[in-house]
Amino acid sequence: MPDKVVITAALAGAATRKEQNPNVPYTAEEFIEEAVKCYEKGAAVVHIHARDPETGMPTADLDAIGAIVNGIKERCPILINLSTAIGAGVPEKLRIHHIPEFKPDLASLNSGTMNFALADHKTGDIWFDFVFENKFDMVKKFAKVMKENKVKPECEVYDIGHVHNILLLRRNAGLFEEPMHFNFVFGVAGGIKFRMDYLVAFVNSIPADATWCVCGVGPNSWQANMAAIVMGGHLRVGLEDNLYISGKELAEGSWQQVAKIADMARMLDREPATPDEARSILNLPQRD
Ligand code: KMH
Ligand code: ZN
Repeated sequence: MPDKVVITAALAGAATRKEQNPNVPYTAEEFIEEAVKCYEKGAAVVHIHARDPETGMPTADLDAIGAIVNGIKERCPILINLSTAIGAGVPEKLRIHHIPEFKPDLASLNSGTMNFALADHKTGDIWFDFVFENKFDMVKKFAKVMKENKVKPECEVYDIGHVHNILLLRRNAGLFEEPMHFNFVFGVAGGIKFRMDYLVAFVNSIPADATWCVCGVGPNSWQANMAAIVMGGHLRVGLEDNLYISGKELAEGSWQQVAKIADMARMLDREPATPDEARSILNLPQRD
């Protein structure tokens, strides 16, 4: 079991809003401040969906993404992971055009078409009914662009079937660099919720040399991350998926969740990895 733990901070995502937690970043300055604080608290990677600073809506605009990426790089050495989901309904071309442009250290690679809803988990009401399209052809195209640009795909899997989608595509010789990296996502309405046996099934279904991390929506976040600390995985927290620090108390920022999970990892003798250590643990190519 690796002693160091790679912590990713997912600052904004596509769905969470300032109306829910005023600390969700919209402007480049807000993203940069959050990223620096997350780095100081122990995060080695920052996962980014840019927002339109006026409306707060997710955007694929290269200037908006560039202002965030370049601003973060000027302030701290945290590794950059750019989302290729961006936001609901963003066309395929715009989901990948920023990857060759910015050549981040990692990028998310979503592994299957699925329901991706916003739902009331108590009543079963569906507030936002959305099909997140990730056909094999699209996943393959995105993986090729990542490979050409030496960007490590973080395979986002929301169900065991998604692992098998990736393992099927992996049969295309040379599509992926080995060892691979997976993010097990729990609690999306349309994917699986956190359960210890599901996490064990995920871990048992990926190649033996692959690295993995977890993230979870709402309360799934703490449960999944705690279990990953125990099982030797890596961690992801942030206002993208969870607005709270504890119970119904809003987090002061993604950095506060990073600090909490870093302390939880230290309790089990797992020290947060630096960005350099994370580069080696996740088998990322060196950057200039
Ligand atoms: N917010 C996560 C549940 C991506 O950016 O590609 C999904 C996610 C996907 O992070
Ligand atoms: Zn994301």
